[in-house]
Amino acid sequence: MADAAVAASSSKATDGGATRQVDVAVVGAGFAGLYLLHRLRKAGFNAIVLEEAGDVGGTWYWNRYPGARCDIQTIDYSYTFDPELESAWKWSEKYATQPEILRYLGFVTERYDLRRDIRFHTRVTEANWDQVTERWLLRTDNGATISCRYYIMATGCLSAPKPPEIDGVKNFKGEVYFTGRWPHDEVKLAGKRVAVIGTGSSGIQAIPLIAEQAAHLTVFQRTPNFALPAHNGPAPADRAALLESDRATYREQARWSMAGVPWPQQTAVSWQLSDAERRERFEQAWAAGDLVYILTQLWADQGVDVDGNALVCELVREKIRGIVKDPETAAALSPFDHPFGAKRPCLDTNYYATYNRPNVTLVNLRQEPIKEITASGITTDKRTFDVDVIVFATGFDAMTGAIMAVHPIKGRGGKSLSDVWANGPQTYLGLTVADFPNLFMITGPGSPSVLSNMAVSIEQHADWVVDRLIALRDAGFTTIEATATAQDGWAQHMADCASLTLHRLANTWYTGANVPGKAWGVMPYTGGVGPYRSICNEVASRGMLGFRLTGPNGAEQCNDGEIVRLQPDVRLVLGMLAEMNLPAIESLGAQGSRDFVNEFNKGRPAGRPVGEVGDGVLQGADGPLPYRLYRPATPGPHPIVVYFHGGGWVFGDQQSDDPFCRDMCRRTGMIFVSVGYRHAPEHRFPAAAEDGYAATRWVAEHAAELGGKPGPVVVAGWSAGGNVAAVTCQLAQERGGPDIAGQLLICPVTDSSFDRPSYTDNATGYFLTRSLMYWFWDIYCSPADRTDPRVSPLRGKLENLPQAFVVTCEFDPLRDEGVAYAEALAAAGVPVEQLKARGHIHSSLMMVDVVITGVGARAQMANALRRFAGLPVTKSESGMPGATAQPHQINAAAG
Ligand code: N01
Repeated sequence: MADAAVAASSSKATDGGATRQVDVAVVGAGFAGLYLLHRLRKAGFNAIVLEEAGDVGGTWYWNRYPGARCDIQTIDYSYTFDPELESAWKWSEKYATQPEILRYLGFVTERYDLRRDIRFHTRVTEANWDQVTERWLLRTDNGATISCRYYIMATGCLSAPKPPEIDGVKNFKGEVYFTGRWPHDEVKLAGKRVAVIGTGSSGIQAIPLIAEQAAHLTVFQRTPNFALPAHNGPAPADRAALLESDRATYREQARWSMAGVPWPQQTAVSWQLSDAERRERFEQAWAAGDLVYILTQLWADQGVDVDGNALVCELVREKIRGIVKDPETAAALSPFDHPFGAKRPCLDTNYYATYNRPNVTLVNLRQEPIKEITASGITTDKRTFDVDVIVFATGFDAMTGAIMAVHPIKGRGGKSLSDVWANGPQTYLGLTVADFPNLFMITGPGSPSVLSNMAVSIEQHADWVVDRLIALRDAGFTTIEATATAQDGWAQHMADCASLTLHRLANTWYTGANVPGKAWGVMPYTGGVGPYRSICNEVASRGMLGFRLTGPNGAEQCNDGEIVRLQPDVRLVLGMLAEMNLPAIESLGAQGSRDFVNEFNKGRPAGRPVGEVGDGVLQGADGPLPYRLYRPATPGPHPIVVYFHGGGWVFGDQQSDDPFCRDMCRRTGMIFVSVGYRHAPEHRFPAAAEDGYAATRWVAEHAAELGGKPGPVVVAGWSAGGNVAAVTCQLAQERGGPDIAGQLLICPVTDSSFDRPSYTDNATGYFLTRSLMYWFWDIYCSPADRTDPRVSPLRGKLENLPQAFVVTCEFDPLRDEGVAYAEALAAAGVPVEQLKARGHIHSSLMMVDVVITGVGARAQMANALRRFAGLPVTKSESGMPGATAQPHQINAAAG
């Protein structure tokens, strides 16, 4: 519909008042709204910004409490879209104060002449999508109505203060302040008895300054939080020099980093560092006074592994004990209920030392909860505190509060956003919502937002949205809307990312847990700023994947689908491998491929310690073979697993799956004997199969000498090794022994047919390619032999084989033949369980300490091995409810 006609029909929809017609209405004049307005205007859109406050600034307009500052270094917490703006403004401090940041935003407003298109004192109260006109109609608290083609919420993540949920607030006769709505006039606290409730970032920033003024300060703390000294002052010379030396590169690195500040990725994990090395790293981080630094630069597992994280927690608690003189107060201030970083840590100036002042009292609400607020103060269930002033630093209804404050937001078919989000926010990319056409959120739930340098995330979102609007306009489309498939896929990817981090282990505003009744879920995207940016770019480059676009005369485009189906860490690994531009292994020749893989394996993290690792020689089918034995640290004798490595029958050896063998030895408490079977082309079919069988027999016969438990052994193998393990079971059955208690087959080769869909679907791009598989087959086995069950066990006799646990990975050419083997075993009456690892590739589960999402699958494999060996498996360990119940059970699993 032409905009003139739209104008006519829209104005009729109003209550008689003139409806302002614009292309784009933006809500909020903070960092995001200001930049959006600038970009929209430059792109030729007619845009307006609606702002509840009396001036620009967003969060920095409202949060004027004493001590309010940013907690990302100011050189990073700035706009970067205009190099001239960057040189026109100089920050005075490492962490700028609220007044300085507000001055900066005012400066930006004037510099780009933004004020004329901002309507202050205008709160949007309602937003309705009109399907006929394909426009949003916004109502405001001052009666103005606005009709817009596109409606963008730039309302901020922490802008809707949360009510204090304490009885009797209204009865209090003294002064009441909220940090998130601090008065513009001076608040005089000198000589007064002040109470602060809340010890999050706001409280922790305000408390030391309030303590300096107040006659007495009483702090009511429900949950102690981690705080680090900001060491404020001038911007650190090294960071400033880095920025000045090459601004463009510095900014670009920030955009592609994990948190929006350019720090390198740490690779050393905690257990690889000595106590002294860890302490040195920690002290350096403590001295740096930088949240992003301490959250990312200590050791690689600090944010993903409970044990790696616990080390940081204890080091911070040690600092608290060192600063706070009264041991009881120090103990009360020491965080205990959440991993470091799972709840937003705070940056402070003299916070802990403030509790050494005689005029400061800490009340531990865990021991004496607040009963009520009375006319004269605060009553806990033990004491009464008479005060003149109460400061609520009780936080926000974060991420969704400000969006839902516009109520109703009604999209297609009159659907209300609050209904759609009743069980938690559903978005595609944290930018859009299915059934809400032409609605965008800047740094919405489902995007990195609060887990990043907001300045970087805001620019990325604003750029992405405006670029899309330009592209729509150029292509003649007038609506854009996320599909349900894309949105559901994003929810799955969000959950996969969140399962990698420790955020799920804390009750915080990140998860909605701070607001009674709010649905629980990790709301920000935890996969990192750079990966997120690449996903957004990919959505656009793949024809707006997951969006339906429509235009006049029935024009429509919908490239439906999910943008990320790989596990997040697998995606990162593949991205890194792609950047390395590695040669195709099959182009290197057999020896070349061995050298390459040996070299490549040197770059992976060393395996974790086990009780003992020893090498030996066993008897193969045609002579001695090397083996490596991994023994658990627990007292033996242990059941034995005979393990066959991967490598397409061409490369690999008894050491090449070392991290996996160590990991499984630790998890199972079983001995792993990894066999160096013979390889092609020197030893073609059936050398590997016959070696596998002979080695298993030898190990079974020498179990006691190896320190193992005599009796049946278990076999296991990955890839071609899975093939060898499966064949070994068939040969043992055929040849009358040895006794095998179970087989673990991980992504096994089971058949010489290449026409199953997984061969085509995953032919390229997932490390193991179809062409590499062809090459392996050609080297190992001539076409005439390929139907022999000793290389295609799927064609063998399956009845009475040992019970099996078969693992397949979704993005693996070998997936379907693994599934077929599990199904055929089941059909033959063999007890079999199958694990389908969603989002994983052929080598995922071997990448110990790299692909963290593989941990769950390995835990399930370990349980299967223990069951095979008759060892107990606790229910909580199994991770796979009812795992032993059915004879043939298909389990879908992420890592
Ligand atoms: O809010 P919070 P905030 N009775 O939710 C307590 C950003 N920020 O405003 O943890 C008693 O963190 C609550 O206790 P508990 C930053 O991202 C940045 O401080 O729920 N206590 C908690 O201690 C930050 O994370 C800067 O048990 C009650 C506190 O109030 C986010 O904003 C500065 C209570 C709330 O802490 C929010 O910080 C400030 C009750 N009924 C903020 N209800 C910068 O430096 C709540 N609490 C840039």
